[in-house]
Amino acid sequence: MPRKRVLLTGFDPFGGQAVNPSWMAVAALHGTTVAGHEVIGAQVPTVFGAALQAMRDLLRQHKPTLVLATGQAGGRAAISLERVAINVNDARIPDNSGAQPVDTPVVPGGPAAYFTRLPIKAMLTELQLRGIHAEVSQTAGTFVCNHLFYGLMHELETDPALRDVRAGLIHVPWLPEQGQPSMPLAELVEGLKACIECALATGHDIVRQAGALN
Ligand code: PCA
Repeated sequence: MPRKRVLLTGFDPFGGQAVNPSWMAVAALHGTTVAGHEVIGAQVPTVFGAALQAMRDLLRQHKPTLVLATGQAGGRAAISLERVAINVNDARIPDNSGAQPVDTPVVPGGPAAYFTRLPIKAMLTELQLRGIHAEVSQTAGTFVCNHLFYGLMHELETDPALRDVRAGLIHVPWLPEQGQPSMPLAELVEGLKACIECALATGHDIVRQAGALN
């Protein structure tokens, strides 16, 4: 039996920052085993299009049962469990290739939005029990993180081989050396590990239940 895998992605630094805490936390978990699953950590570029192509390749290469895409959200004080991905690219700053799409679709003709497949309310409770600042977020923005999130969910919806894969996006705060508000790297790593454990242990995806959205 091949080992079951969890795919974790983080982004490279962007917007003039020297580091990206999402990648640092993912790198710390790469190669570890969590709840019997091998954790594959991969860096994706903060580039429209290329980030999504990297994700498509990673999905086919590793065949994960769970995917947590992570990204930095400067200005947020908590681990943000993103509820929804929208079909819009609207960049406030250029990406790492210099591209700055404004009001373009991630997937032309795709639905307006996809909900996460992660059990975000269960994950929120788990993080709070451990004393880690966490929140459910209603917007992943319109930059490369939302782009990757929407494209990932679209891939899962449209490829029958990926029908049962659980996936979503989590935003993380800056590290203390980047500014405030921030979260220490050790707390980020513990938080992402707790998210993996919770997603693997929670059978019921509460977000997809009509009437159970709050
Ligand atoms: N955060 C950006 C893109 C890369 C990252 O780490 C975002 O929130 O869109």
